Amino acid sequence: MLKRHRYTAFFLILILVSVVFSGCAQTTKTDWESQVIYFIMTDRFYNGDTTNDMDANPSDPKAYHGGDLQGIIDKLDYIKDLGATAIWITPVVDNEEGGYHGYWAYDFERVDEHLGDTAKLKELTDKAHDKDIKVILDMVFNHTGYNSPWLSDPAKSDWFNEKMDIVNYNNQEEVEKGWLSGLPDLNQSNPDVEKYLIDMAMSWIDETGIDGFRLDTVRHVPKEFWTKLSQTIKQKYPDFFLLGEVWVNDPEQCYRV
Ligand SMILES: [Ca+2]
Ligand SMILES: [Ca+2]
Repeated sequence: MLKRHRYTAFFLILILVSVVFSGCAQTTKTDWESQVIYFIMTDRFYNGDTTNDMDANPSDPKAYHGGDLQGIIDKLDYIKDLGATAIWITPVVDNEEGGYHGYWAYDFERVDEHLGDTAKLKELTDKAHDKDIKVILDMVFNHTGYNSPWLSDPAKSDWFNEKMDIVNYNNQEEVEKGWLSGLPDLNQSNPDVEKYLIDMAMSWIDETGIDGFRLDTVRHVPKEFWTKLSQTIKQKYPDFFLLGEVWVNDPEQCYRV
């Protein structure tokens, strides 16, 4: 009889432990599929700090318009009231002239001066989290801006694929190695480039506490790179969200690439 009670107690403890752990998992793991994501092109959203406007000119569609990270902080309640549970913001890295959209990187390691700085991005993330809003950062790993300083750096002469237009979009090698819209195409097959990009990505997560990346131009980068990036991030941040962009007219292809 005593033995049977011991077994009963043992199973009860097992059930209790299972319930506690599954409860933890439910409260800490983000259900990304149920998020309502609000997309923000930071420069075009809201001007929260006029001291960083510099060459901003709202009457010129190709110029910076003055929006910044402080502007998003100022409007978090507005975003929350819309029902959004996450924001996806355009790339924050320092861009070359005219890169108000963020996709023409000049320096991957700092925030563009028109938008704020790393501390401001962390402040945005912290304040968004206070309101239960996740932050997804747009990241470009495929290319730099047209005038990257790396192009004239002899130490980085093998960091780019050979200059070539993409003509045949059915040729995957051409799609991966060609210069999309003439943008200098990074060679992720070079271990130095791979390491740089992954270290850079990890730094942004470590320093700011963001919750996810929206990965730009996924079909233009070898899958091996995405696997390595994903594994490295997930090892340290299992709940980190990765959303890839594939610009094609055929929805079926989104699953194939
Ligand atoms: Ca501004
Ligand atoms: Ca490429």
